[in-house]
Amino acid sequence: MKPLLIALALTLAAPMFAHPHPHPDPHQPRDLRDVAKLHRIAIGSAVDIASLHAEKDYRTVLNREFTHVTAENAMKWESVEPERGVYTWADADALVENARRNHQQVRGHTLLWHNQLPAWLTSGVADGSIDAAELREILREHITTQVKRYKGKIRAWDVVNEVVEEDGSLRQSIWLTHLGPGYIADAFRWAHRADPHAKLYINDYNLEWNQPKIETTLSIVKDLKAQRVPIHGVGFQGHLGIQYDYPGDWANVMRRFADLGLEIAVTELDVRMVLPVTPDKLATQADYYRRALADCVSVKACKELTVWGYTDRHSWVPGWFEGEGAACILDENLARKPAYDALLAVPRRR
Ligand code: 9MR
Repeated sequence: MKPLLIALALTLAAPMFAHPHPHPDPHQPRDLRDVAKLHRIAIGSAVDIASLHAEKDYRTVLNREFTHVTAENAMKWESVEPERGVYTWADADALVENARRNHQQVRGHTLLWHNQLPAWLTSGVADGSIDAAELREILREHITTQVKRYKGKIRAWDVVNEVVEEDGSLRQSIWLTHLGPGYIADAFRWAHRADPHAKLYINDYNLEWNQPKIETTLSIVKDLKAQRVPIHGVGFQGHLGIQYDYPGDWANVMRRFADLGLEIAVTELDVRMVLPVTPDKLATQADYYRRALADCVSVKACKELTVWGYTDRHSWVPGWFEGEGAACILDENLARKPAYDALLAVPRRR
């Protein structure tokens, strides 16, 4: 055969051998930044500050994949003010600076919680050396100082974290018992004064499905709105496990909050499993991640989905739930798990 004929024969035969989709769909995401773009939401991760400093591969993937970050621990009260009046901002500053360099937005976590409080504060309250009036002043000062420090650099603050118990009552924290329920409105007002542009959130776990918690949180929001307290969003932590049913009503719950005028975020998504890992469990986990993103993008007010750590190398789960783990979308070696691919596959809704 002449060269020309060979070329012609090959051209005609080509479709038979070609890949069925020679032109990949330009809208099909290839990584999580593409997912963020496709759905017009932020895709975030909690950041383990030690790994950010010490592990190059961790840093590379974090900065490549995510458009939003939350400090896993570095902005908590015990981290930023371990001794009274002695502020240690280095880690939180490094996180915010890394985010800026990589065009990532930041969620501030968290201004008021009952955990990870500095010992000087809890012991002072316990032994009575800090009375209620002083405690209120300490809280005002803490919120004002921290929010001002990052003014203009934090998209959204978890102002109050986990203030409702499982049975729907207000949590019996030092804040409630010493300051009374008005501390919630105070916290939002102080935060707003310190950075009027930051979105201010109430954040909780099990809010995806726990009815008493949902109803109480809705009434807190209504109450705050009625008093013209600046509250802008509700965060669903989203700590799920495949041994429990997926919270099938979640999108409706999101809508109930959106109907009050709030922005929605999934702030701490992870999906744990009882070890050992099996292909079946990974497939179920992938489906939970897929549904969480699909639920978020089905609600117009949902603006952010953040995972609570992106790699099984660093996850709070094994330390807290014996025999459980593998809750993240990448494995210990930062290889993609089915859950990662499931996030890429969620179709566009809006
Ligand atoms: O992931 C955090 C872990 O490293 C800490 O030891 C723990 C201390 O309570 O807090 C974890 O993060 C929590 C978050 O701040 C609030 N929601 C629940 C998260 C998992 O416990």
